[in-house]
Amino acid sequence: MPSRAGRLLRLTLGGFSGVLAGGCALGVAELAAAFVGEQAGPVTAVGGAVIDRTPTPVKVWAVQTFGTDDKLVLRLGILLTLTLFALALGMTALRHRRVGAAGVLVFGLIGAGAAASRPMARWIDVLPSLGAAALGAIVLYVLTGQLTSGGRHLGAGAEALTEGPAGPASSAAAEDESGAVGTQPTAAGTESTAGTPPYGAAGSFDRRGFVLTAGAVGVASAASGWFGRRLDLTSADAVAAREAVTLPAPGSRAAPVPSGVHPRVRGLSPFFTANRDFYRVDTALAVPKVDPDGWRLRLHGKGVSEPRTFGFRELLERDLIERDITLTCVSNEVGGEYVSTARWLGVPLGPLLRAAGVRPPSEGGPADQLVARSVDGMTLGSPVEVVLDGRDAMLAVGMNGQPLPFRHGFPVRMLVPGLYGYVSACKWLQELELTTFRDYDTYWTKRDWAARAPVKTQSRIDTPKPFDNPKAGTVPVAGVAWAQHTGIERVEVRVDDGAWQRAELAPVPSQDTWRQWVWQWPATPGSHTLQVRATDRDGNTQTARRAGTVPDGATGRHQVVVDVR
Ligand SMILES: Nc1nc2c(c(=O)[nH]1)N[C@H]1C(S)=C(S)[C@@H](COP(=O)(O)O)O[C@H]1N2
Ligand SMILES: [Mo]
Repeated sequence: MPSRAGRLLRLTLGGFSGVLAGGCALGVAELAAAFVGEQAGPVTAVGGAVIDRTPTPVKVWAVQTFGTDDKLVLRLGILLTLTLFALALGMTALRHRRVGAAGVLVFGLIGAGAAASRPMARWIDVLPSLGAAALGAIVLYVLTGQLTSGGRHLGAGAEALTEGPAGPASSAAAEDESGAVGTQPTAAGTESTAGTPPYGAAGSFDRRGFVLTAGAVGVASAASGWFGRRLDLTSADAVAAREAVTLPAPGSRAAPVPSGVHPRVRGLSPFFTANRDFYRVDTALAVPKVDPDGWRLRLHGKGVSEPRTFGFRELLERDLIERDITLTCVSNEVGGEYVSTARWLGVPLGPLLRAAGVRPPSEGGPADQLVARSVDGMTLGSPVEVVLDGRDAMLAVGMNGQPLPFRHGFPVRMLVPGLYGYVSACKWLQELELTTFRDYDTYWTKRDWAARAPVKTQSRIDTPKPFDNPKAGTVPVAGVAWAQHTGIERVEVRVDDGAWQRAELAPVPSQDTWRQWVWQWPATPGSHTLQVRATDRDGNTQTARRAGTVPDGATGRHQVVVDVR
């Protein structure tokens, strides 16, 4: 029997070898993905596959718990899982080197399978996973070979380079435990099987070879991973092309923004959300970086008399509109952050569709659903009737004076004021198809979400924040309210179970943006609950009934508890 310390060391080094082999595979895969495309990296590919297969309740929980960090948490979760399996494979490889190596290959196959199953996969996307796994398997095989070689080839090398079984300390330890000197094959030793060397002492392996190989592999893997993450050769053209875009002036400017659109209350959101602060919701682990030069938008389907494609430059040459629009996600919880406002520049979508022969159902058109498809295979469906009812639905190319950021859909995204993002705001758009709700279910409607989802009238208290301790006296309570394309008529606040008090409404440039509001609260000491409710221009007051985000948006009133000093 080997000593307990020896066994522990052996297992530790085996596990370490597994993790090193796995890390090597991931590092090399990242480097390969720099040449092939970020989406082909195994963690990104597996993450994408996991996102697409996650049941809606789990997704809702993840968004609630981790917010915009959900993607980071997913990546870390995958890495943790891989680490655990790599540990196990490394320990397995101590006894069964081929099995361990084969296990690494299996993970490569999983990565390759995930990459190949992505909606827009190309065959080369499997290469980073497969190549890297092959290398990882070799690394594991070699490292565990060095770990197990000590017993087999206890030649001069081992004697010179390790404490050696002949050394006084280890032979004493070995004799203590097993009565057998570690160098001799122990016929009675339970650990000893054919081809597996005995471990009499902790030091009996090719220590120098192992350390050298492990060090070299570790450094090379870290370097290739680091370079791979930074290199990103496939998106250089897109980045350069985006920087070269000059947005034309709009033919129709946004309505003037009234002064006082943003009451100057500390803690109240700015009226316009800066691009870097604009909320982001999508399923893309690797943000698509589309080169507009090769990009085409295809328009076709039921009732399209003139199917056609558009290039990016062609779209920019059309008459553009500039509009201020607030976008909201259906996953926004009451009081949540998934709502933002920007100044958008784009091609009016209604006229573009009508010019291609599209008519709404109310005018006898055969299609009631407009399906937008993105370069990453996402599908979103909007009612044709709504898109053509005269509102400022657009193919946006500009956001707050900039070409769309990659995260927000460069080169072109869709927007329809009044509809939640998942049924209107397709980013990285590449196809518009006229069809029916009966014939086609989109990505989200296949996953428990409603096919039709107008934005629900909502309001949020931005200040005070929960558990703030304002001083007694006049405390400004302020926030935002939205009912895109209908408009906000009234916002009311109440303290505890008191009467509803009318907040002062800031002016707005249009009904398509949120509206800011302030109420001066004569605050008295003690703990108080502030509550807000909005009424839209159709006369609908927000319900107090709480509903979750699935299937068509949360309801209920935002409340904030504060402790007045
Ligand atoms: N291609 C693509 N477009 C997409 C999505 C997506 O996952 N993929 N998410 C949609 C959802 S759910 C919302 S709320 C908006 C969010 O847009 P933003 O990230 O620019 O705020 O984009 C929509 N467009
Ligand atoms: Mo969304």
